[in-house]
Amino acid sequence: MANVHIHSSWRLKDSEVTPESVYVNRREFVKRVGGGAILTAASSACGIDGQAEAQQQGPLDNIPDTPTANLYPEAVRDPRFTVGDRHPGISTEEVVATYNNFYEFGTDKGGVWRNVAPFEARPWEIEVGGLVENPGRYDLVELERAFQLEERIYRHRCVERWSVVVPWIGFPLAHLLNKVEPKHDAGFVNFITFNRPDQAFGQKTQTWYRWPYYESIRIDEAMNELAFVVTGMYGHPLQKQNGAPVRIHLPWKYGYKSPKSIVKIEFTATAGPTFWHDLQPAEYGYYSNVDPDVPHPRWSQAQEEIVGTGDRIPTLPFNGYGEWVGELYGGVVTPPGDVPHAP
Ligand SMILES: Nc1nc2c(c(=O)[nH]1)N[C@H]1C(S)=C(S)[C@@H](COP(=O)(O)O)O[C@H]1N2
Ligand SMILES: [Mo]
Repeated sequence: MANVHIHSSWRLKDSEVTPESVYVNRREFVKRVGGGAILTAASSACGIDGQAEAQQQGPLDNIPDTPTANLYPEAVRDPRFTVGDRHPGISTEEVVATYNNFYEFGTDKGGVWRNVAPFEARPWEIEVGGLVENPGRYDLVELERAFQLEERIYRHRCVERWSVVVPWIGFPLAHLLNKVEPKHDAGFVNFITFNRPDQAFGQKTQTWYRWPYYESIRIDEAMNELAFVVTGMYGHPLQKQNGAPVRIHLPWKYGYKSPKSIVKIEFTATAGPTFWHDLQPAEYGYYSNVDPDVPHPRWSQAQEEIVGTGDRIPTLPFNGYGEWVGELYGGVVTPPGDVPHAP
């Protein structure tokens, strides 16, 4: 029997928010190193590279320089998107910048911001390819200038049952799709994140993950008004730990469907693979719409916990965005065949 010692701060009660990394790391360590393995926080969750350097900086000091910075304070809030009645208000930036899932920089949510210093998030290009009329490399600065940047308050719901409310800044994904013009046979949009093990210690050390991170959605989901390309937050460009310089946000889906720091968008005729489904096929579906009635195999989704307040609130179908996206799925939150599915 493997003698796995879990750092005490990881020994969470079921009633607490359960990090996915506890399960995956434990399982992978046991598989990889066999009996007698000592799993300590230092072996996986704490930054090794870049940590000394990062300690000089605070969590709000991770905004890469960009000539477009002046556009962000000007972004106008779209009044259609509100906090909603379950949350007490917008989360503070301190909360959103210090509680992160970004496994490229380790699995300790409270420590991601300490590990991002080596990551060079500007300048940045997005490569567009596959079934598209205008393939090529698009400079992010040009995209920021081409589209009107707007602010949207979106609720963010992680499958681990925590939630935050964030004033993101960016532009609709539909605007980018209209510019690059997917071909008629393009049915799916696939996103790929950067692959730089020298700048992201999690990519170097956590070799059991299939880097780089990748996601996929249907093209009609991508064209939905809610699908947002995020380049800023709280009135300024994105912090590195939140996916600088460009991420996706799909607020009706669990957080893992919203890839951070993307470098490539590819259009395909068939659905592309997704990072979490490939890792644990029985637990993470393709659609992964937020669904209070379909429990994850290891935890109920009926409630969520607001980061920063600790309050528990009921989970809503589509995270409360059913009016916007319900018709994409005929009103069925977890389409048949998606996993996990209600028995
Ligand atoms: N590249 C990349 N994108 C990612 C992840 C990741 O590990 N790597 N984690 C996802 C998950 S599980 C969540 S909940 C959100 C977290 O975003 P936040 O830390 O900005 O709140 O990012 C998503 N996008
Ligand atoms: Mo997540």
